[in-house]
Amino acid sequence: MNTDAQNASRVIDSVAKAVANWTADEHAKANPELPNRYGSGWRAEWTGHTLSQIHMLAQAVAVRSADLFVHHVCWTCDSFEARGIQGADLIQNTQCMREVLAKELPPPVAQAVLPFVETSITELQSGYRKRNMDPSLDERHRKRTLQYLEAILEGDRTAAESSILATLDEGTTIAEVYEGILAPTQARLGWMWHRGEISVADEHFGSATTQSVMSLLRSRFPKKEPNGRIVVATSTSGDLHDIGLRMVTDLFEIDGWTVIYLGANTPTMDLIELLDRRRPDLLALAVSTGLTLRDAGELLERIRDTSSISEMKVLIGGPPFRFAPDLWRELGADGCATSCTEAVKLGNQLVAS
Ligand code: B12
Repeated sequence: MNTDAQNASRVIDSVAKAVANWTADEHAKANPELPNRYGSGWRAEWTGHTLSQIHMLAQAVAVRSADLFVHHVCWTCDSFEARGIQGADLIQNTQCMREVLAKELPPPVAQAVLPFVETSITELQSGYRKRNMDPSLDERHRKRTLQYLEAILEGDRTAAESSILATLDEGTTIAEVYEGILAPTQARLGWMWHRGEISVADEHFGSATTQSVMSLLRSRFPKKEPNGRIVVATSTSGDLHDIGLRMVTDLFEIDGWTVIYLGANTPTMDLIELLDRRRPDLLALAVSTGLTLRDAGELLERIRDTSSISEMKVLIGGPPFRFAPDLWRELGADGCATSCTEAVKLGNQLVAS
């Protein structure tokens, strides 16, 4: 990672709370109607919102990807509008944040940051909807996906499991079930949660059901002969998502790899120690939100600085890489895949080379 960008990112995080508060002051001055429109809790809500924008901005600056921040702001606007908050208020809030950042940040940091904020304001003003963020279903598995989603929304785990087992009996492979049904269902649940159509509890039920279906499928894995290769798989420190990573590791296992699956949120130093002890052929590292990108880059720097594992191949993946395809290079990984089948293909290529 670029050192100046890393430092600028840390400066932004260190002033985030103050900037969020000043932004709320400026926003209230510019728009005295806010309390009437959003009630007495408006200030706490908007300060919290600005704080998460600033943390995402810090990550985007660390990896020098304006796109990452612009995507996040557009995604937020979509969520706000679905919940009855006017997009124009978000634009005004972002403009206030820009003024505060311009005034308070040291000039070299402001220079790195402000273009990102400018671009996001322009994108919001010019109609962010063209980004088409609504997750699509895989047409080949549409019927089964809707059946599975419906069982989840009705809170019926048994029906959800049965619909997946029936799909396998029809000849669908594990990889197709993962990529064609379970992943799109998870994305759809995320979309509904994001727009306030289902609660966090509903999303938790769906994610727990998907994990239990995946455990059920393990006994049906058609495994290849062991190929002698070892992969360690984990999400970045601070990242609590592990369903996509688990799909990736299951497919490595089916392909004959020995899998050391650590799950979510492994602390960096413990991971380095394990890698040094186990010396795998490959590290599969998941980064599921933009919020742990800087940590992922710093983990990679540590790996490259640790002589016993410095040459180890690192395959990285997760949703942020879909809309910022060159990000993996900035982080110092050896390759990146955005689906589990692609991950196994690339993992084999990296280790063979
Ligand atoms: C379930 C879920 C959670 C669960 C996770 C449970 C679990 N055990 O995993 C919980 C509730 C913990 C959670 C928490 C949060 N979440 Co969440 N979550 C989701 C949700 C709905 C589904 C994720 C999922 O299971 N996807 C299914 C898998 C199969 O898809 P996938 O991860 O993309 O994986 C595929 C590829 O990316 C790739 N892949 C994945 N990993 C890897 C690894 C490697 C090495 C490779 C090569 C490839 C690869 O292969 C997979 C299969 O093809 C998503 C919505 C979405 N659209 O994804 C939000 C989502 C990811 N979460 C989001 C957010 C914001 C959060 C929170 C910050 C919310 C909050 N305010 O607290 C916290 C963050 C906590 C943290 N510190 O990490 C945002 C991220 C937005 C952003 N800009 O980055 C999303 C997109 C939802 C949204 N509102 O917009 N979340």
